[in-house]
Amino acid sequence: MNAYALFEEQQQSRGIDLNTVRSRLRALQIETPSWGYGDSGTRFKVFQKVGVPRTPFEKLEDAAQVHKVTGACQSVAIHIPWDQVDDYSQLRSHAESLGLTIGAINPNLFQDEDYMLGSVTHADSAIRNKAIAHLKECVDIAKETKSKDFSLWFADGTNYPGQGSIRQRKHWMLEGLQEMYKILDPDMRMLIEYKCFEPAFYHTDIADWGMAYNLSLKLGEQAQVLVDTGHHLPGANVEHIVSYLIDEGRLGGFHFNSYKYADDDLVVGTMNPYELFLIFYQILDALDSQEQLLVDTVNKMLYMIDQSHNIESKIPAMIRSVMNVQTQYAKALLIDHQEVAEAQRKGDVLGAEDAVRKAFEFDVTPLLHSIREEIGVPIDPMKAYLADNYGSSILARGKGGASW
Ligand code: AOS
Ligand code: ZN
Ligand code: ZN
Repeated sequence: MNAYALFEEQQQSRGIDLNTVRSRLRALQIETPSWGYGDSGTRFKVFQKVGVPRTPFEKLEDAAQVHKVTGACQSVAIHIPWDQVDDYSQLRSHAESLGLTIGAINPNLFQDEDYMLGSVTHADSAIRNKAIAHLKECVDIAKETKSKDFSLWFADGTNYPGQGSIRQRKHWMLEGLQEMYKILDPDMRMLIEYKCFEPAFYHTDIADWGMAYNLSLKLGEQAQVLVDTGHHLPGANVEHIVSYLIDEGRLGGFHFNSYKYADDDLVVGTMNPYELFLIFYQILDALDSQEQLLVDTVNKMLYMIDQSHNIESKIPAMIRSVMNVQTQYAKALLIDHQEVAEAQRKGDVLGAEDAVRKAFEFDVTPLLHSIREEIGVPIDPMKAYLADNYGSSILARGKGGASW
């Protein structure tokens, strides 16, 4: 018997509906970030690699390779001004010619000298206005790239007590976001990202999910929270946050990555794959609730990667990331929600935990291979990419490619 037939028998005997599992797995799309293809690193060093894209156009070409071998990465997030071009509709047509779309637009309000003490929360109104103008410029760019989403991350914060008025800055943050919100098309979304610290080390203006959630409530329905998995203090229960925000209809999407200590931006699924699995458990549990708000929220959520590939090869790092997400999603799809509910009803603590964990322990390789075969991509995307000559052909770009 082949490996998939065995898997099928094993799962069917547990009562798992493999048609649903397969169609959800087929539909999983993961957006990759343009900056993950460029040179990026830590605050100590950005190593220059040979073959790194020199332009936003070449970043898209690299992203197209990831989509080619996975079939799951059609859209690419861009960062302005890292991906600044004269003509954004040209960038969009380049993406389209490669079978891609431009995904979330990430405004950059943290690298300009003027923003040392804040951007939309700066005490000087001229600098606040400059930051707001950039946010608005990104809305114009989105119209040209046909993007619908904005990932908004602010480095704004202070390093010392008393450096700024926390309450005043809270007001300026809301006011700045309102200026942008007002000009959104009705089908556009603002995804507000929070982060506990770094680069600000005393207080960060949007430090946690509650602050991002509160802003989204004040702004309106087109504002939601973005959960970057690396942006929490150690020990935070990220899946609880995920579940809570979905239930409120305010979870807009994710920045996936892994961390050991803080915002390490390592390849997703390498450090704590169980956490990723449990995040998907909460998402699928909400989907199966059949409550309209929850189902709609989950269906519109964006799965995006946000990583910094400092020492690893960038395209393979991205392929590994996508495969790791697919693996944990596939495992979570094997949770028998009825079995969990039954155990919960009986107060069977260990039974409930077992019903969740055992899904994590199955080998989903035959399932993933079978899906890849069905959609017409290599069963082992990493192997296929490494066997191809794209990786060696880009070496001609030399060193000194795009960096953040
Ligand atoms: C920063 O820590 C955030 O994760 C942002 O999403 C940031 O814009 C992205 O990492 C690109 O630098
Ligand atoms: Zn992020
Ligand atoms: Zn981050």
